Amino acid sequence: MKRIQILLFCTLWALGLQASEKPNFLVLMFEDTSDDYLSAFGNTTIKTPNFDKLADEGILFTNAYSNGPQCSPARSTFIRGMYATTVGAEWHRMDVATPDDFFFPRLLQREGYKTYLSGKHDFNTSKDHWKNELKIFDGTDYTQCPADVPFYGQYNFFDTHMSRITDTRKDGQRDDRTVIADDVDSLDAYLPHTQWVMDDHAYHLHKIKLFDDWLKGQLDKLEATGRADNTIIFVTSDHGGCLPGSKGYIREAGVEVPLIAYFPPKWAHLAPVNTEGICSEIVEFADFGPTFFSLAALDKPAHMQGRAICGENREEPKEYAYLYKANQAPNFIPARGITDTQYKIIWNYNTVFPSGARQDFQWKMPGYRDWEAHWRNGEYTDMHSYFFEPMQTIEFYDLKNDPGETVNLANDPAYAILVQEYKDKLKGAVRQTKDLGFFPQSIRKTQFSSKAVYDYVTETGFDMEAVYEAAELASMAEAKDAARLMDLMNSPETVIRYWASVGMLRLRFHNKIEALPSLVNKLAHNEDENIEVRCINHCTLLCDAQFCEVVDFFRTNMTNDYCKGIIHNMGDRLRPIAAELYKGFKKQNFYTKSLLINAGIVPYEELIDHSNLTIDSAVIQASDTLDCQSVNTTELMEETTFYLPGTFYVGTGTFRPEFSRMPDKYSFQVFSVNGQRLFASRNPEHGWAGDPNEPLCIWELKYRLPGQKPQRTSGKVMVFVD
Ligand SMILES: [Ca+2]
Repeated sequence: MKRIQILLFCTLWALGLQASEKPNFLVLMFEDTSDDYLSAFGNTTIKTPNFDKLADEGILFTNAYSNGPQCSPARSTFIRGMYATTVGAEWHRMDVATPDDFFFPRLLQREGYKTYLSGKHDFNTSKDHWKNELKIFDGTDYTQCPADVPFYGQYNFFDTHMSRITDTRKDGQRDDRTVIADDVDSLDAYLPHTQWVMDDHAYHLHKIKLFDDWLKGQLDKLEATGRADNTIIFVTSDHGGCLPGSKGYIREAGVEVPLIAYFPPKWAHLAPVNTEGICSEIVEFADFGPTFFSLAALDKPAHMQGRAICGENREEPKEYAYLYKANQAPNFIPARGITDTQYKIIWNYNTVFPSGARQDFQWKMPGYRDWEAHWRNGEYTDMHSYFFEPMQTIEFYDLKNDPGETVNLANDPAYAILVQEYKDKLKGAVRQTKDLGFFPQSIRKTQFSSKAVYDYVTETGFDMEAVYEAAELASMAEAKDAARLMDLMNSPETVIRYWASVGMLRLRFHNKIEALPSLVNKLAHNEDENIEVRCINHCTLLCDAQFCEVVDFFRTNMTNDYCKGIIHNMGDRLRPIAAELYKGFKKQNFYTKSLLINAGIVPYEELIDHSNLTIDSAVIQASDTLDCQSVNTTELMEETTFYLPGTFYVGTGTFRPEFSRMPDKYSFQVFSVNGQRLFASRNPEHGWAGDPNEPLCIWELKYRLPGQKPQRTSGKVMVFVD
């Protein structure tokens, strides 16, 4: 294996270079690809010979992290040398105004560099950022750079992006490829081996081979233009991916990226030391900015939080990488994590919604829908099930022994001390980096007049500690914390009221409190209150069966992104109101359809072609189970038999809201449709006995006629209750 001969190159350096000379930098970035999908990192399904060759000749980084798991959070981090959370830019995708001085290409220009970018940028920088971000650069083609001027060039390969996998199983779109599902040797352990998960993976691997061809073209071009001798090359993916639960999530598959650095002989002395071609130090996307400055023998700009991984001003490795996620499309489900490659902790701050919050882009991917369909069919009870269930506040993984992050050790007594230690470290990282990601989107956009949240917080000395404490309390609130949450719901600061409301929703959603504080109604109905605070409190009212108020509110506010994201995440609690809501929406979209599915009114199969939003209106009209004038659910519960009138699919159904007010002891005995008995099973060993301590434990009821597939029928559904 050919390796850099550092000693020889150091000699060359001593013989002839001028101190004023600067290296060129070329960053070749592709999309949405985890490190272990390249053969240099051990993948055995495909070969990526061009990537591997460059890795052999350069340095292979085995612990590189993109910090954020989607394009714009990761690229925001990259371009500023700062954690995107520090400037509130970790929301994918949201314009965030920050000083121009934060973008390292601008600063390199001041040091005599010309800068070039071709392809995607997606830096979350400013209003109209798709246009304005190009202004950071001098052009798109480094070959236009004068030979005696150093350049920074950034080139993007797009074809490994998730959008190439979404909805491409139809019309032969996957016919032309070099990898098929049968070729796939292995899959991350957290994923089920369903047909379409495997096929998506195979198709992505096919695209990675195309990237490898593109890489060769880029290297040939550099050589042909005579600039290879003076150019340091970095090759990486903008974040991990691209299977369900990776892109958008801070598990290793979402944030660990392939990274190689190649140093031509002239600059080999700047490579990381003592590496034998492999560097296992933790590298973050925030490190790129400082690293370019170090390689150009320049001082690190003061705002940068990363460390120079090599070069004249190389800094010592960090103890851990900081990881963050904010949203899945409109779903605000923030999480933070740190990893030191031995252990990893993830802290989820909203524990009501599922980790796999359904969203309109990623759910175009066949693998996502396939996984969820199998789960809804009751096929999983283990690590393949947790993704669709409400999140655990803390996740803790032993990465050395469980690289697939399949066993959450957070509640294992044997790990209690270690978990506490990592919790403390993570709390420290949130504070030390002044993380602004705890502001919901509308507060970031509107609360601080015309100021960016970063400027406002910096200039006013905003009490972020109070925000962190409120979010942490909300994430793990128990009944004993209700009084404290109520105090915080009275806070003059909107962001504190938001997190206190999230905590109260957690208490009510998980049945940790019986009575609902009147403050919930107050915050829900105050029209001057922030929309996200009102949304959260209406979700709490939904848990309290205040259906008509909730319908009114969401019908009026469904055009708001946050409302759109939050309401469908209420799952089967939507059952009493979903049809009524749907009928009242002025515009139907993925999320209005999604809530009907979660409510059990239309079967999950409806999602498969979600471009077709036409749902049989007769079904919806007849599904009116909510009459805000006359239905009294309490009265219903006192009957031993009650009726859910209307027309139903015999498919996936959920009945939790109605049952939440039932007596403690009950069991579901028989379901009938038009007089025919149906048999239901999700978890046969548990039968249908209700657990009085967890009366809301039933998530999915799949009705089938014996010996038949789920089918559509009409008539009254009767539920008999002991
Ligand atoms: Ca990407």
